Amino acid sequence: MLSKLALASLAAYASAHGIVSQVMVGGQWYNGANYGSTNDNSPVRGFPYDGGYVPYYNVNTDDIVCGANGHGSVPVTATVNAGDDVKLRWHGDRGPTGDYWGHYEGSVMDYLMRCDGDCSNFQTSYGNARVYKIWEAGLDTSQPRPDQGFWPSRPQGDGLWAMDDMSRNWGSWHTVTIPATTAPGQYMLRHELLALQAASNLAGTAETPIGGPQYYPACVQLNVVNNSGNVVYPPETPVREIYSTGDAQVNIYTPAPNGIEHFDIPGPNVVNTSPYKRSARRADRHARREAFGKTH
Ligand SMILES: [Cu+2]
Repeated sequence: MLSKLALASLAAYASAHGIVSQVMVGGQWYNGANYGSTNDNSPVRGFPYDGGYVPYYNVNTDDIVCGANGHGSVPVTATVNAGDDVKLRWHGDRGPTGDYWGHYEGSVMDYLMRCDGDCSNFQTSYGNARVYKIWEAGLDTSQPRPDQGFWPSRPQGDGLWAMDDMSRNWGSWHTVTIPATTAPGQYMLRHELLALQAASNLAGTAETPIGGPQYYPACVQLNVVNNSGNVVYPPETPVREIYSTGDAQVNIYTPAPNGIEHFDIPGPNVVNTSPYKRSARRADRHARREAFGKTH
């Protein structure tokens, strides 16, 4: 017979990951996913039944795009103005209410992915998904090491992880702004958590049978409306080429006695979506011409 403790840890293991259970798109609330299925009125693509992750050896497959259960479309494509926020709520099994995202060690990233038409027709199993990164956060070493809180264990050393910040300081909600210069059209917001607590051990453990970094992509179907006309087309990266199963990426970080001093967030850099560079230069040239008394 199992002891109470063994039962508790089994339960923790069974749902020790998470799903995006709610989203706010441009101020409008939508359902997120369920474990193993999607909801009506949801622009969030499906999650695996256990809320589990894409393992490191699948980072060059199409599972990395929107997760193993996110290849097919969902009924809703949520309209949002370029420049507005999208908020995602990660539902797990920890935190003060027992339903927060439950890993703290890792980075948070957001990408935009063009659907090349309607997202309802966009399958992520054709190897053609491309993205550009619009936001990222990793380890903020200017912050002190937070207290234990409701997490099971913490590494030594200073620093606030982005996942920890999201769950502990923002009620397990993440907010990202759709760049104001996004060209009109349908996109998926490819939001991603990268959990590192098992990254240094590819062999896995009894509790985590598949070791290595854990990738939790979450895709939200968006119809971006741009009323300003200021549009930037950033360079894109094939999603299957973001990560490598090679050591440099897999062995992202090894816990050290005094913590780590530095963490490189993987993937491409956040793109510059600012339209102001060019127009500022133009305004400058204009001012100089005026100063020399030249007319157009
Ligand atoms: Cu997990």
